[in-house]
Amino acid sequence: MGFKAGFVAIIGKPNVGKSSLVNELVGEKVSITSPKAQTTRNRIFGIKNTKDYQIVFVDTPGVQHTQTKLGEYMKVATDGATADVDAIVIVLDALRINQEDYKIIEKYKSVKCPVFIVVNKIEVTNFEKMYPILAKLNEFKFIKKFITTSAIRKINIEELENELVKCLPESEPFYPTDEYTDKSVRFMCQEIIREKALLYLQEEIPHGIAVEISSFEEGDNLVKIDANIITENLRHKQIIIGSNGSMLKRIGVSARGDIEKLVSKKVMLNLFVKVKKDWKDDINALIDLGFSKKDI
Ligand SMILES: Nc1nc2c(ncn2[C@@H]2O[C@H](COP(=O)(O)OP(=O)(O)OP(=O)(O)O)[C@@H](O)[C@H]2O)c(=O)[nH]1
Ligand SMILES: [Mg+2]
Repeated sequence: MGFKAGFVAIIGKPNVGKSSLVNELVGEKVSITSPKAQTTRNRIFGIKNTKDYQIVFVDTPGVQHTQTKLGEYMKVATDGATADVDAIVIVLDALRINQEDYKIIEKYKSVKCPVFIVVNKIEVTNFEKMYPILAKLNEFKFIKKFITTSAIRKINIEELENELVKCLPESEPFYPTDEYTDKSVRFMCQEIIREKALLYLQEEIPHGIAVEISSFEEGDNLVKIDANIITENLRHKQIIIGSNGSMLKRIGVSARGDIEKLVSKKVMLNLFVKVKKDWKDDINALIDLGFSKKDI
């Protein structure tokens, strides 16, 4: 049989583990993850290459209802991700399956491609607790297969991949077979910095943050990066900087480590914090930050 290639959309509520699954399936850190909902804001391709096939996993922002223009951008990124794919995977969090998930599942009952349900975080529950929920899910007769996974413990990741490969048509690869994402190094750097901000900052602050790379100079042995953390107000700016710059330093040190792994060079990272009031609702600010609906 010839080479197979195709696209698989990964969708679901925020925080169910979509990006964690994509990272495990691809075997590379493609998408940032965090315990806070609405971590992923863009449509991100994670590309798994083997000698027999190429699967392009389409990671998406969690399905949600926000009123901002950024929220609208995220919704467009998610809704459009399921067009022209070879399979759709709806991810559920084993401990938080509810009406919202059923609504998402219902939306895909008439699509042409196979639809899979993945119940993730399975290691935190057990079969007795899951049984009534799985029985209820079974009522969705159009679902091709139910698979339980744990991205954290790497349970059933290969099994999931094997099922998805079966849905791919014979085709030439869509991307060079030595690439694992469609995103630029700059984008990956922005996301790494945002991931550390999500990790260290409390409550609502990380949701109001965006990151822009203002300068990126790559030398033979050293990459010099200047980046701005954009925030909505002065109070948040002070918290992000921390006393004597301690929080900004913490975010910077941690991000630098990951960026060094990404670029395989030493990195000098200078972080700044800028206030842009209401940037999430300001079309021009969003376009400047790379959130343009035209570019999805
Ligand atoms: N216990 C457990 N936690 C998991 C598992 N998979 C992911 N998580 C955690 O769940 C949280 C959310 O994971 P993400 O991969 O960022 O979730 P997401 O669905 O991409 O979230 P959004 O991008 O916000 O839509 C993180 O803290 C992950 O570490 C799992 O199998 N078990
Ligand atoms: Mg995500």
